[in-house]
Parts: sequence; C-alpha cells; structure tokens
Amino acid sequence: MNFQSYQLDATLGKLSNYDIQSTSRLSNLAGYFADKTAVQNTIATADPILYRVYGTTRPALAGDLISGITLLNAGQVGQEYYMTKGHFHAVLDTGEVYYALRGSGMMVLESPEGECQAVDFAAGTVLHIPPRWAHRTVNVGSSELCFFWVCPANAGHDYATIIEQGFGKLIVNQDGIPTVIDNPHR
Ligand code: PAN
Ligand code: ZN
Repeated sequence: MNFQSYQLDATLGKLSNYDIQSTSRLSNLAGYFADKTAVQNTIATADPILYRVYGTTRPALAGDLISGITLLNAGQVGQEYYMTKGHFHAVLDTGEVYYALRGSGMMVLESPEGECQAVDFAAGTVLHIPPRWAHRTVNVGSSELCFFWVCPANAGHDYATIIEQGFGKLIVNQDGIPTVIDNPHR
C-alpha cells in the first residue's frame, strides 16, 4: 500500500505536494459580489487574486476523503469583504471539516430550505459543516486567511444555486466592523 501524505506548513500556507491547484480572481467571481459597479471598476484597473486552493485528489469514492488548504486574501469589493464563491456539495448529503490556521474570518452557511447563518471562523477554529449546508468563507481581517479542509472524495461542487440566488446573508464592513446583513437581492 502506498499511503498518501504531505507536509503542511501552516505558517507559509504551503503543501509539500498537491495535485489540484486553482487560482480565483475577481473576474471569476464577478457575479457573486453585490456591488457590480465596484466589481467593474476594480477589474478595469487590475484583476486581483482573491484566493488559491491546493489539495490532493482521490478516486471519487463515497468512503474516501480529500483534503487541502485555501488561502483567501484580505480586501474588499465595495463594502463586501473578499470571499469564496461558496457552494453546495454536488452530492448534497456530504459534510466537511474546516480548520482555520491563520487569519480572521467568518463562514456563511445556508441550507437548501433557505436557513442562513454566519459564524466566526478565526485561527484555531475547527468548523464542522453538516451535510446539505452550502458554505462560503469570508476574510474579515487584514491579513491572509488560511484554512485546511477535509471532505468526502465524491462531494463535488454545486455553484449553480449560489450564482443564481447568492446567500441570504452578506458580510460587509460597516465603520470598520464586520457586520452581517440580509442580502438585499434575495
Ligand atoms: C473548499 C472550497 C475552497 C474554495 O475546498 O472549495 O475553499 O471555495 P469555493 O469552492 O466555494 O470557491 C471546499 O469547501 N471543498 O468542498
Ligand atoms: Zn465544500
């Protein structure tokens, strides 16, 4: 048996080896932020990297697991903080564990029935995401938010509902304070 392993450097936010890697820029998330004018103005001059993901793949078997890290930069688009797209798992009945290694964040979680909650997700927090709940990570700090994640190898991503409807709650900077507001476009 060839057991898979890698070294995770939490300080640098690096994996010694990985076979999936993705970079998401603001242009890739244009439809996800509420302030479309801010999106267009920012993209016109630069197209900042919002986050990078590194991880390992496995055959998409229900009993197996995959893991990796996400590095989410600090910044804002209008009043909204930099965030991930957020997704349901394509296999809805699969959960996930997130472990915040560095930085200061929040998670927005939403059930298919439309119940939406925002919870703190700062360095040291291990968050259990139950099956069926869509999840988005938001960086409410001034430095990179780095977290480790583990999920079933067959979970997959379903972004369609989020791009159509967004989440029920947004995290915005109001007078320097991360504030949870209802999504005005829902
Ligand atoms: C994570 C996320 C990762 C990027 O690996 O996929 O943080 O977020 P988006 O996929 O929403 O852009 C995960 O939750 N995997 O299931
Ligand atoms: Zn997930």
